Amino acid sequence: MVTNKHVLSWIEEMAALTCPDKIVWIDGSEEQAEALRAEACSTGEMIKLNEEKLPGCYLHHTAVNDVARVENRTFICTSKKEDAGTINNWMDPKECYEKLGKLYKGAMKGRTMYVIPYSMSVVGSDFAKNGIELTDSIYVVLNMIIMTRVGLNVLEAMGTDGDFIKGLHARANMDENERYICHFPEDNTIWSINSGYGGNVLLGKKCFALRIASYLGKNEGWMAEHMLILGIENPQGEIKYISAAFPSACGKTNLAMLIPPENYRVKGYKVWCVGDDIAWIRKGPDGRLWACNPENGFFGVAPGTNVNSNPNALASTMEGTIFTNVAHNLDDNTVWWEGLDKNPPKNALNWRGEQWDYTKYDKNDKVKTSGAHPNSRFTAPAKNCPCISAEFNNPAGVPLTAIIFGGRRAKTAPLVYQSFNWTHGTFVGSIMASETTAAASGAVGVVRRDPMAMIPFCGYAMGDYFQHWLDMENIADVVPKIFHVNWFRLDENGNFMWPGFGDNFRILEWIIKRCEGTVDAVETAIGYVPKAEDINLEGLDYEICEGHKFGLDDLKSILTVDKDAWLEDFANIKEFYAAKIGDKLPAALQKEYDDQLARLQSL
Ligand code: OXD
Ligand code: MN
Repeated sequence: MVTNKHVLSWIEEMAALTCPDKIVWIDGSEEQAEALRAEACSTGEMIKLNEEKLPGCYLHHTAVNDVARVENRTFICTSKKEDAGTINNWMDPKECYEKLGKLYKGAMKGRTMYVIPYSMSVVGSDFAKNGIELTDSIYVVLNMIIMTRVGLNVLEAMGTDGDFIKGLHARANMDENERYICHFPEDNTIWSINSGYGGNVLLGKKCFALRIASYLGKNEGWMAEHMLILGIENPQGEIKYISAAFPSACGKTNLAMLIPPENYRVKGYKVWCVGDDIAWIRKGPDGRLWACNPENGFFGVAPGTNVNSNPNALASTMEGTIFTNVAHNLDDNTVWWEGLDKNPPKNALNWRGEQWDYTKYDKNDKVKTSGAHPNSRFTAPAKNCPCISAEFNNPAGVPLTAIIFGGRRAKTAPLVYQSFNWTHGTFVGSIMASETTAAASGAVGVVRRDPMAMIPFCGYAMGDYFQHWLDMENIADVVPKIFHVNWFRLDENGNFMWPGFGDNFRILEWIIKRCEGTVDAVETAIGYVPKAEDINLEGLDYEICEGHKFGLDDLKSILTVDKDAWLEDFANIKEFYAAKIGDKLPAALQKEYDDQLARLQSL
């Protein structure tokens, strides 16, 4: 059956190291998946939920000390330290293989090693990259089946000699002090141990599709980005595609599945979701940049998802979904999370599996008192999404008209602006930042720089990554226009000045018009800003605070460029560049910095 000699010898080597009792190949069939679900339910690893209300859905709890990605235990192991950059943790590959080799030794004794052949992107397409994940967790197998394209056809696509990304995951003893997520970009290898949480163990996602893929993209002339992809259809049925990068807690999944306001819907405008988290971008045959979503499902944050905030995401979770660390409603064997609705279950277990009293909920201590963990997740098949794009499985991907960067800024960044050109757009991405919210632990309002939302996910030095962005302009014949948005401007009382959610469509419309050259803009020190009258406010009904309805003056105020706030930000950017990018900062970006600073100073 398997003819690729590299696959066979690697599996033999890993089995000799980890000593599983047996090895099972995952073939992608429904029968095998169903048998694994039954086995996971029989051992308590998963709970089958109400078949009528949530057909084919399951609940899983991770260990309480294993509920999120562990950035401080995530390593990029390149032979030269400088290739990993100053932001990533680095370990010498030899040292890392030795250290983790000891932890893997015999780690699968008494357990089964599952061999998961999977493809990121449509199997056999130009975008596709193959991987094999070896794991001793059925939960991982079942999540990978939703999140990627799993099956024996992937082995066929690899042929007798083809390359693949080698992923090894073992739960071992779940010791958090020995938890490691290590990437060896020079060897196409990922080793993950002592965790069972999605972001650390679904190796196709962040580990492969971002960290390893960004490294491959740099060497092969394409890009792996932490971006959603959406299509905007106008009443004539023409669809334009946009990709967008945001740090966490900025509503990325909500934007990816946005529903336009009523006045647009009646005219026939629609939004189609191609992806909510990762975009692979390469030059297409027509010289434009084309993007695909390499994943096959959504690994979304459950809390806050509801019928108003994101009905499409909620609908996606109604069938064939695995829920992780949400609350379990024992009355009807369904699930619940904070922000789902106003009826917390009275008879429920919390995410730790303990009886839960919803009356004790304290928003300042969510981890201890909430029903669902704040980072609880749903793993849902993309095909469930009511607004999934017809191009989702198109092996060619979709052509990008615009790229958007965004962040959560109380005042500095205007609602939207357009960069002057690709190099300036790369600069705009390199200075991306978000402010911490009261929801996150730690101080409120602290600016965290997160270039292109890639700080935790870039598999090599950030300065080299910036250079790769600059180089893409020469690789492509035509590049998308680059914009920056900020849905989160606050007034002096801390109220959100812009409604966000579906109304963000009004800004997407302006962006598309700019790309088509059908709307004018004001040239400012930071880029092109809309004339307030060019943003369509028809049907917008939003109260910034009691008695204050959003109007044209409010729009004007969130489109202004605040010189003092920008100068303060530039001091912060300077520190960040110096501390984190250092000598690797491309001269072209230093020039963009200097020029923009001079423009701001002369205001
Ligand atoms: C994610 C993340 O889970 O970015 O998508 O952390
Ligand atoms: Mn993400």
